Parts: sequence; C-alpha cells; structure tokens
Amino acid sequence: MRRRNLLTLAAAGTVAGCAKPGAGTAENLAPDAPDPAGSSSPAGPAFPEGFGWGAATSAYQIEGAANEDGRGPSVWDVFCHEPGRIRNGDTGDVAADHYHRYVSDLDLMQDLGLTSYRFSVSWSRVLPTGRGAVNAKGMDFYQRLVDGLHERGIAPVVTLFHWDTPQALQELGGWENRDCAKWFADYAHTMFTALGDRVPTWLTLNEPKTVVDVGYTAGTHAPGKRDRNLANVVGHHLLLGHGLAVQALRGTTGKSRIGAALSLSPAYPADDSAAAAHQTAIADGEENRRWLDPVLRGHYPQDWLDTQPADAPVRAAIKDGDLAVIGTQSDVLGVNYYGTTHVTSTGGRIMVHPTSQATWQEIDPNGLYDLLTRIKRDYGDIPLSITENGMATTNPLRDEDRIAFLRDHLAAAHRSIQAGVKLESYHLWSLMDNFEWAEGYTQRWGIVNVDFASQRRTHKSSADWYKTVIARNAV
Ligand code: GCO
Repeated sequence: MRRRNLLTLAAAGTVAGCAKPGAGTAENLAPDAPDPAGSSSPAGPAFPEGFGWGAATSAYQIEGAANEDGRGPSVWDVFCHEPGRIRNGDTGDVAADHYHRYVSDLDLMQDLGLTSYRFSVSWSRVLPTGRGAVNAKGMDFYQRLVDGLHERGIAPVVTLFHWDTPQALQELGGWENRDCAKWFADYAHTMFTALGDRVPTWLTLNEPKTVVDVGYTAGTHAPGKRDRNLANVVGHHLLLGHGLAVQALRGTTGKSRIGAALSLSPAYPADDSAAAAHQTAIADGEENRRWLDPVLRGHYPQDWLDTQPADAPVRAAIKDGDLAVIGTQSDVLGVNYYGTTHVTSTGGRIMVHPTSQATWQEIDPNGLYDLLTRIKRDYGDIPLSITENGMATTNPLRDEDRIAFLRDHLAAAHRSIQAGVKLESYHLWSLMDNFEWAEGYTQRWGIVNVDFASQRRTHKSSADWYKTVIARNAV
C-alpha cells in the first residue's frame, strides 16, 4: 500500500493510531511487499545461543469447548452471543478446537522447532465462577498441555489473564470492583500451586491497555462499556491485580519468573512543531508510561495523572500502598509490539507507514528497535520477551507480506540485542489463525492456516520460513 493511500485513509478518519477498533477495512500489503528471504537466502547474524523462538495464542481465541468439562462462561462468551457485537455473529464456542486437538497442535509446534510457547489459561475453565473450588477437568487440560510442551522441549510461557474475566465475577462488577484484584491473585496462586516450577515464566495480564481502551472506552470488546472514567478505574484495578499476583508468586517456594505483557507503541510527532512534540509526550504517557511506570517504578507518571480531572474516579481508586504493590519487582517484561503512533499538533493520530488488514496497525520495524532500547534506557536492564508481534493478511497461504514483516521485525530485534538490550525470546502472533475478537474469523494472524469448517491446519509460507529461521538461529 502506498503512502498516498494511507494519507487518504487517515484523512478520511479510517485510521486511528494503535487502538484496536471493532471493525476495519481490509487492506493487503502483498502487491508492494518486498520479496521475502527464501530458505536459500544467506542467513543474517545469529541470535544469542538459547534465544527463545516462540509463538503465542490465547485461550478464548483458540480453545473452543466453551461449554465442556465444567467450564464456566467468561465475559467474552456472553459478549459474543449478543447480537451485533462480533463480525458475522462469530463466537469462540469452537474457535480452533484446540481443547480437543492440543496433541496434534503440540506436534505442529515441535515440527516448527519452537522452543517457547505462550498461551493463556481460561480463568473460568479452572474456576468456573472465578473463585472457589477448582474444576479438576479444566485444570487437567493445562497440566497435560504443560507436560506435552516439556516432552517436546518447548518452554511454557503462561498468561493468567488474556481478557476473559469469568462472567460470575463480572456480575459482581468485574474489574470495576476493587475486589477483583484479590480474586485474580487467588486464582493466580491456584495456578502457581498446580503447575509450579513446570512453568518457568508466568505473565500476569495481557495488554491491560486494550481492556481499558477497547473493552471500556470504545466498547467494541467485552464487556462492551463506554465509560472513560470507569475504564481508568478498571485500569488501576488490573494493575493492582498484577502486583498482587506477583506477590502471590513470591509467597511460593518456586523458582518461576513473572511479569506483565504490555502492548507498547512508540509515539512520534507527525511534524516539527512544538505543539506536536507536546502532544506526543501526552500520547506517550497514555500509550506507554502509564503502564510501564507503575509496573517498573511503582508510580504513575505525574503528567499522566495531571490529565485526570480532580474529580476523576481513578484518583479515589488509587489507595495508599497500591503503587508499592503494583511496583513489586517483576522478573521479566513482556512486550507486545504491533506498530508506532504518530501524533499531530492537535493531538490527532495519523499514519505515515503502511498498515495491514488490521487497519489500526501502523507497520514500522524500526519502532521495535526504538521501543526496546528505550525500555533499557529508561527502565534499566529487566529481561525482555517479545510476547506478541505479527500482522494480519488476507493471503491465506502464500503470505509473503507476513514473511517480510517478520524478517524486518526480527532484524530490528537483533539490532536491539547488539545495542545491549536483554531480549531473551520472541513470540510471533500467532501460531495459527484464530478468533480475532470483534473481527471474528475475518482477520487471519496465524502462520498456520486453519480451515474452520474442517479444522484442518496447513502451513503458510511464513510457517516454513520461520522453521528455517529457528533452525538457523538467524534471520
Ligand atoms: C492483543 C491480543 C491478541 C490479538 C492480537 C491481534 O494483543 O490484542 O493479545 O489477542 O489477537 O494482538 O490483534
């Protein structure tokens, strides 16, 4: 896609920075994408020995088996069944049927050569009402999954919350209710006890920003509310839940590591004006520092707090001692990177780089380098994992555009390692096509194609390419 078209799109108001809207126009990079590095191309510089080559998924997006073996509903089950919420009326009831096909999916991961796999636990599969007695069959699924990963030499990276709040807790206010942070920490403790050291890396929350911006502000994700004040309270309670879960792990004798997975987007001014620079600093607060500072420094950025009116409910939600809990030292930080943000002098967002089928995405591999080196500069040497990075494309099998994307982002990741960033692993989003939230099954993010009618899995070109990269330990 040419820049001219992008600017037209931006002018028409169809692109809006890195927030994930509920709907988007299909765009395809293929005609303009550079040629991919084929398997015969010479390898670039090697990644460090032991670098983790991974892929990521999440429970609601792949598992299906929504009503089986005692699983309770989550907010996403309820949301999907409300008319008009999801494109084509799709739901995650069956999704990629991973709950039943996990063994062949594990074999598929092994065949690719993955050394790391990031998945999430469905809270309401192990605790059907979010609290109380464990559903043994649900827990058993995750035990078998973790065992199967170990048998294949793949390290599990387990996310505890990938947006699927148990519906029973939502009926008590969900994350609007401060108690949810405690319920989450109790659930986390249950998982730590059950899986213990067999999980070397836990991730507390996935992208709290998306819950705040899309679930509670735009209202196009579950639970579908549109209330910015409430959204910010939810954001605080999510962070509190993160801190309490980190503390819950510290209370065990295990050796696992823990951290959050944040979606981060470097913000750049769209022009040279002082006003654009000022607006960019504000955007950086909202996109990045508002999440990074509490988790890694134990305070909210003052300039972000200053954007909250004196009577904003989030101010009352922040109690004494909360920030110390939220800032409990993490062992690792998960970085979800999809692209950059460009900010105008009036605070608007425009795109200056290509997009993908997901039109909120502004593709800029250099932004990944800037982001990783910035985290090192501003927050120190916490070990980093890229917990998500990828693009949607309409190319069902010959996804050369995705190969170009992955190649350029891996090159940027490699440069950041050369610049001293402690980057340990890379998880592309996603292992296989799956339920893409409000977009249903219309956006395909996998390197493995899923035919949702037959549930047949087929390697895309990108899967074969990634397999070669992993085998070489180099792009
Ligand atoms: C997210 C989620 C994933 C999405 C992916 C593509 O980061 O939004 O973690 O569940 O599917 O990002 O939008």
